[in-house]
Amino acid sequence: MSARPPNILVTGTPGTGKTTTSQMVAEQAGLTYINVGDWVKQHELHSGYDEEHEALIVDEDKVVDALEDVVAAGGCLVDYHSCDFFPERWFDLVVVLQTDNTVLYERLERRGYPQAKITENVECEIMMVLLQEAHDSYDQNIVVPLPSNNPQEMESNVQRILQWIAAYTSQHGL
Ligand code: DAT
Repeated sequence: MSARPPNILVTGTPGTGKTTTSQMVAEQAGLTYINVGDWVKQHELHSGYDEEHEALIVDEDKVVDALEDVVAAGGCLVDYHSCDFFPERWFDLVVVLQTDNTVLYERLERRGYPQAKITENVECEIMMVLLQEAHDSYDQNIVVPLPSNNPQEMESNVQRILQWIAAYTSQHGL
């Protein structure tokens, strides 16, 4: 099988900087940016609304079916706050963004999240739920946790991912 351009998953608790970081990388590397949350809304890949969590109930099988052909072609940067239901073969690099709880708290407050949702997400971050999920779902060698507390760290994360893409591309003769 000939090599395809790499697929990258950027995951982490809401507010850790997935969207901002992913869009910068995708634009600079010429990757297709896929915000799974937006796909769920646009393509109605859900089975209703969860009032308690104020979020759509995502139909994970539908998400995988809808994305399969796009991701199989390679060159995608996928942004989502969960990672255990994507096929393992999709991704060549899994980045887990991490933010200190006080910083994350303020970001989610600024976003206007209700108190219960802020607490739930900050606890999720403290317990490193996404890092554990990534370790449970993917080869350890491709899972990279990166701190995302300030603009300097974000810029350094963007550069690091771009360097990884350049190395992958040259190793695979792309
Ligand atoms: P996510 O997609 O993980 O929910 P986001 O990219 O929408 O996160 O970022 C949430 C807010 O926090 C947004 O206003 C940008 C800001 N932010 C994210 N990461 C940051 C960082 N490393 N430094 C400074 N601000 C950051």
